[in-house]
Amino acid sequence: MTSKRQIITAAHWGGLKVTVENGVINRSGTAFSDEQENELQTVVAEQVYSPSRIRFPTVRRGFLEGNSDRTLRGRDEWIRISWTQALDLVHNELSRVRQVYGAQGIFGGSYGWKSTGALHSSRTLLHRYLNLTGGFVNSFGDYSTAAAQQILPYVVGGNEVYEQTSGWETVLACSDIIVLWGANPIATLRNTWTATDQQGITYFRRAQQAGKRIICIDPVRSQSCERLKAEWVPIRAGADVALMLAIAYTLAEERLADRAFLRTHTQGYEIFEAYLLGKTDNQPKTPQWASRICGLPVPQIQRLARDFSRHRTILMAGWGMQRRKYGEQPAWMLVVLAAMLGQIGLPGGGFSFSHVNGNGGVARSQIGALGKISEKPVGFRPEFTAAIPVSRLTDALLHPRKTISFNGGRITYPDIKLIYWAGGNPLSQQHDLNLAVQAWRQPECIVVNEINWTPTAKMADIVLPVTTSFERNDLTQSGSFSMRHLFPMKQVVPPQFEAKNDYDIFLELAKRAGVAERFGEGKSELDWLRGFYSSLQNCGRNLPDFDVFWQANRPLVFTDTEADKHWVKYADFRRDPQANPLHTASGKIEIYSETVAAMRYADCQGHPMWFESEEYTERSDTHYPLTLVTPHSPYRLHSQLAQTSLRRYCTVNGREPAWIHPIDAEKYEISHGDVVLIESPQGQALVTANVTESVRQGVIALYQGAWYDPLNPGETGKTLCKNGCANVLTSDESASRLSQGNAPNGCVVRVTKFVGEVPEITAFAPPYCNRSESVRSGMSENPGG
Ligand SMILES: Nc1nc2c(c(=O)[nH]1)N[C@H]1C(S)=C(S)[C@@H](COP(=O)(O)OP(=O)(O)OC[C@H]3O[C@@H](n4cnc5c(=O)[nH]c(N)nc54)[C@H](O)[C@@H]3O)O[C@H]1N2
Ligand SMILES: Nc1nc2c(c(=O)[nH]1)N[C@H]1C(S)=C(S)[C@@H](COP(=O)(O)OP(=O)(O)OC[C@H]3O[C@@H](n4cnc5c(=O)[nH]c(N)nc54)[C@H](O)[C@@H]3O)O[C@H]1N2
Ligand SMILES: [Mo]
Repeated sequence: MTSKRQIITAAHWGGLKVTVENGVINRSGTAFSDEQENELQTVVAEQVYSPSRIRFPTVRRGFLEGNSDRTLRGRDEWIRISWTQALDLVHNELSRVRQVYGAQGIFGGSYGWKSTGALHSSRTLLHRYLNLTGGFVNSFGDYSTAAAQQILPYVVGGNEVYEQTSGWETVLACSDIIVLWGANPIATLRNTWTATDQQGITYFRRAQQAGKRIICIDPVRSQSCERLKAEWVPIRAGADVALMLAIAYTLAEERLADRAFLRTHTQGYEIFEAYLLGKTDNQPKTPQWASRICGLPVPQIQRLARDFSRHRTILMAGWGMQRRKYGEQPAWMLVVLAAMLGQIGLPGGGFSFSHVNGNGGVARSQIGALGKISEKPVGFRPEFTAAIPVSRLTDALLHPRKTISFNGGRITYPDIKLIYWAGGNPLSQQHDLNLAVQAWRQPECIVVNEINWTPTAKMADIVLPVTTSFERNDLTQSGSFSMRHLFPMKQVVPPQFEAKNDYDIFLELAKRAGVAERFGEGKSELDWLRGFYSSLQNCGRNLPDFDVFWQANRPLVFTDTEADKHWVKYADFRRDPQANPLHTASGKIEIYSETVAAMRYADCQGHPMWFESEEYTERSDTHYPLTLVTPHSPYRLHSQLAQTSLRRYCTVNGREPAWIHPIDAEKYEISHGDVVLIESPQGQALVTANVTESVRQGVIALYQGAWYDPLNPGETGKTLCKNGCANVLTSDESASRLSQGNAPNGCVVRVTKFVGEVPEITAFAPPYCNRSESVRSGMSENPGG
């Protein structure tokens, strides 16, 4: 007799219904009938049964045998060990490092997009374990919005990027023009930090159907541009501030700027205007000036200024343009431009940083926040805390005890001797991987909990196999803001091979350290979930009993409030700035910030300005004549799902495609489908040429997220990445001294047709594992047994 079940769960890419037949997953898709298509939802089986999975605990031979040559990392032999051996080994290493170097020797930053879930949150669990055993060095900030999240609080009093923004209904009702400024929401809203509900995508489609004028300012003709039938303004990469300044200049010159709003609601416009008009630097920021930088014709720039000011216009900023050198400037200048347009606080006008990421602008349900596992038990004070900006890890490993500037203060790097990573893939996702590989030679020990043999796992000493979220029970809400659903993330299949939950791994380690009671609080998996669920019941809602909810195998759906749908951000501030001041130094929008100016940073000054970056100076000579941008792919979440059949959407002739304009292709004698070498000052990668008019001339677009696949693993020169990972090309330079943010967009590159034998891609192949003596004698041959 065949058995067939349908199980409800969720992932970053939304609510899922998974079909299991005779114990085997054979189908997955959306949990709802009326949702926007999202291909990411269809590959659950491939994730669970992937040949890339780590099947059993593994240790690097040199590490096990006490060989101090750490250049073996990435190319050494792997040895299979038992869970008991592995956990003892990890426990002993952590204890040793703690004893010899103290908590400052242990880096547990472990940034990453681990699976969603209130309980099985690998990074939180790692932190909980490390806090209970004496503390660790953390990282702060993120790779997503490092520059914007640091600068915007000075400008508008909040970070904007992770804040709710004006309700979509107000956009639908009142906006005439929607500007997607470096944003690709049709792709990026397919994922959120919890589980996406894709409501933002539905709203964008409605905006298009309602005949709104949508303008994409982007070096790439993105999926959003195409699917929303938007006007494409093909700006040169990294030139946004120049364009914004020229629009601002036109507003000032043609008396289109809202002087009254600037007077009553902003601070420091005159200082900025002196710069804008060239009184401080003899360079008026005219459309003629900007045109040479951003590559757009003067009349087009002037037309944008006039159209924006004469119609209700909302500037929706994506995050790619701030993920670069001087990344604070476009974020700050976008707000200044919106202030000059004078529509901030009006329905359908102003600016936003979260409509295009996280489904901002979608009204919040009244359900409240679900409880979740915490980094410390209630009332527990860790003995030691320290943190570095997330993007500075490579620098910190290479230069222990170096002091850097950060946001008006100073940070001294710790001397890291052990790295523990659970839930991220830094060896593909961090910038400048050749430098990173060099840095990863520094620590004495690297432990990685992973599902798959990612490039990060391959660079570790001890690798512990972890379950996918489909092999355990959990809970998650949907929509970063909406909290529209509560999903039971029900276990779909038992743990595969020898994989364990991160929770159980850290509980076992906590046992060895004598803190299991505090770590686990004596609770089972379902006890925890029941407790989290009760936090919602405490909100006074009429929720079913946990057991009823859990048995029902259905998401709970909550409705939002009308008031939220029509909320206009900054409306109160607009109406009465005295009574409703912003959380800035002056209570107003700071076009000029005394606080930032007082930091006296050359690379981020008192008001937004145009900084000439490498691509625009003489250094971008014939050697590296092109600029690289690395957008997020519609068909994966960073490096996640890159190993599945979604590759068919992501690749050309089986390789990562680099988008190149036909004129550039001709110039460099490249045809569509050719295998091409991209080189930057940092490294080199193999890709296929995607010759297309959907990228601006002078720019190469290469999606981030390909698994780093070095020709000579562990080598720190410019070893070729066979799988086109963008981050072998990117630079370790940070956005500025203010944010110390990552800046992967905007490195200079050259492209040539690859000659010679094309190496095979091996990124997704697990390394060969030997078996230790104890395994040979004591354990079954079947990796699942
Ligand atoms: N060039 C370039 N680089 C970029 C960017 C860019 O725009 N350009 N974007 C940056 C941005 S915004 C971000 S957020 C980062 C993303 O960087 P990461 O978050 O490091 O990237 P992911 O590929 O999502 O890695 C998540 C890893 O967690 C693992 N994982 C999933 N669930 C679990 C679990 O339950 N337990 C454990 N132990 N592991 C799990 C997955 O297998 C995967 O390997 O990349 C950054 N890198
Ligand atoms: N499908 C999918 N969705 C995702 C993710 C994913 O990997 N895949 N990742 C999630 C995460 S962690 C994050 S942080 C967000 C990322 O969201 P974003 O940072 O907004 O996404 P990006 O694709 O990096 O950039 C958006 C657009 O900006 C353009 N762009 C790049 N440089 C410039 C520039 O200098 N000027 C201008 N004007 N445009 C530029 C790119 O071509 C792209 O079309 O997406 C989230 N959602
Ligand atoms: Mo991100």
